[in-house]
Amino acid sequence: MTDKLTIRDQDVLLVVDIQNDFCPGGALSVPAGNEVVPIINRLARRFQHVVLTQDWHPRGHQSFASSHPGAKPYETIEVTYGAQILWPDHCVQGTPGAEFRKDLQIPHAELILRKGYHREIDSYSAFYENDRITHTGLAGYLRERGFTRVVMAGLAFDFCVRYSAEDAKREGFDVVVIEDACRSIDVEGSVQQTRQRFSKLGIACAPAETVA
Ligand code: VGL
Ligand code: ZN
Repeated sequence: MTDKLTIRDQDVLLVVDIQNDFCPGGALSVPAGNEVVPIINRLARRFQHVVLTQDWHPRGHQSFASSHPGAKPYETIEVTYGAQILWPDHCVQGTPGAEFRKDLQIPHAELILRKGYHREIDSYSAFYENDRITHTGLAGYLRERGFTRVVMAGLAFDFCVRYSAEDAKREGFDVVVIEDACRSIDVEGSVQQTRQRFSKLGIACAPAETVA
């Protein structure tokens, strides 16, 4: 029924934020986030080229509700670059919550890209920080490596996967999101907004079984 997605040399699999804090029991638990791990392990075995992202915040990060007296997680505040959702403290550099899930098995991953390390700027996207100006360097890396298509999976569908997919497209890469290899946080219509943006921008979603 669905077209097969045949992996080419110019394809890279981008595995987004498979970290303890985004899985059940973690500080910013994505419902059923752990379920994607075996799916992604299987998927990654098919790709020669894999890049992992790791959310990596300093203590006292601006995106943490605890950094704003009186604020609660999941509230939105205005910061210099616009609206910012406040999160529970998560993925603090060097803590167990920031580590990759132990059951994530992708020894052949070629790059681990850390993001969110500027105290005053959040970074959902693996390409640009939330000020939409500061680069992470990933677009340059992927271009220098000769990749033309980015296949994505991970956590969370409606935040880091969404913004990474939009920016990959904006940077001129072909993008496919493997939707059953993602799980969502779903705050204030974020999943519905993600789907609307994807269809508007022509970002394809496909199930893992289409990857040949
Ligand atoms: C994420 C919220 C805050 C994500 C990271 O990985 O989707 N979401 N930091
Ligand atoms: Zn974060």
